[in-house]
Amino acid sequence: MTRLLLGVTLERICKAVLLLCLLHFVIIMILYFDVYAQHLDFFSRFNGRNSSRAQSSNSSRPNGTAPSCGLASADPASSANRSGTEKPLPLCQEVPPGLVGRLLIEFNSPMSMERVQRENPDVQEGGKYVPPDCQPRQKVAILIPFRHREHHLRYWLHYMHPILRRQKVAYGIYIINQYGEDTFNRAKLLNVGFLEALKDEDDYDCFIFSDVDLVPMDDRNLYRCYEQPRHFASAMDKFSFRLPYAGYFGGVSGLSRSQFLKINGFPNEYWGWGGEDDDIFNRISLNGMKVSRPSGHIGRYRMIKHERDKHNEPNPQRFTKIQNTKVTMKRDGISSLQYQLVEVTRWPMYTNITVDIGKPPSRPARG
Ligand code: UD2
Ligand code: MN
Repeated sequence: MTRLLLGVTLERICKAVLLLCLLHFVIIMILYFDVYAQHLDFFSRFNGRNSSRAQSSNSSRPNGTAPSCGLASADPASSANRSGTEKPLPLCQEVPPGLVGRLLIEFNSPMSMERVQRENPDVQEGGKYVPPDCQPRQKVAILIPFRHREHHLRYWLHYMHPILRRQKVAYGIYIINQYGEDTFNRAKLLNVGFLEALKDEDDYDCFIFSDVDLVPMDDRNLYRCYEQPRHFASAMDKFSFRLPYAGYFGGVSGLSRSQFLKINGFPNEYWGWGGEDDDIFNRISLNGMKVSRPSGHIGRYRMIKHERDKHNEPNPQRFTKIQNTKVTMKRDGISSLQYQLVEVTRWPMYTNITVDIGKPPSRPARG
């Protein structure tokens, strides 16, 4: 009797195990086919990459759910192909999975534009890029004030294109090149960059303003816009990797379109070296915003060593001017900007905008 009972129990256990195995097999098969289908989907998307890319870079402004900072985020549905059979691309992850962290940055080995081009075949004419495998959350215009720094630009492009690609944003690089040899004006050039980038593509959400000689040492320092205006270069080698003073806003900074407009853009009246970054910091605080920064170990930068350029001598008026931001920001800014566009050229790795921004007003002779 006991044997019989044991036999029946064993038989039941065997059946249950068999059933479990079958169930397991079915689940594995379902999962397998799902992954396989995704692969097929991926390859077909990969083949049709150029068309979908062109679509996402030129097309309408993404209108998905906006992240908390009020910047537009991409609508995954907008990338579905025309036949409607393809799955929409997933939204790019908030923290991109392919980042590598700390980077080795050096400016000793020679750098050529040919090499930069060869190593960045995915970058489109004009220095534009859209991630092929996910919907970017922001579209970023990177604006660089420029004159006679070709050698720095080659290093900048060499390091920045791969970093930006890993960061999974859609971006365009704009070099705002001051025409002629009059006194340099960094902030006014950046105002021009803001308007000209939007003329080029009207759906930029975010504007990053970078010196041509600064390269981040960590790709976790994400080049995008934040809830508050961003100061990216929080720890530079030239300041022993510390912030020189609490209100420092030089080097690399970023504002969303609405943050930029809220402060009436940057001042146009700082000719020569210095002060314009402090004025921008004042504008931000006076408009009730607060600068955000990456932590010291992520916000590290290397600056290419250089002498002070000709025609960019320290501006002697800068100390008095930064006392008056509250008054001047209302009349002097993007609202009062005047310039003559000289030339726009779309090079493979960047868009060059040469602009005549005039010269400082002549001061009345003393005495
Ligand atoms: C500091 C700040 C910079 C700005 C400047 C004062 C750092 C790292 N940067 O730069 O953001 O506030 O002080 O104006 O502290 N440029 C040219 N050609 C020229 C002159 C300037 O291309 O003839 C551009 C270039 O992008 C350069 C930037 O302007 O990186 C700033 O000029 P800089 O590098 O001579 O001044 P620096 O390093 O003291
Ligand atoms: Mn510099």
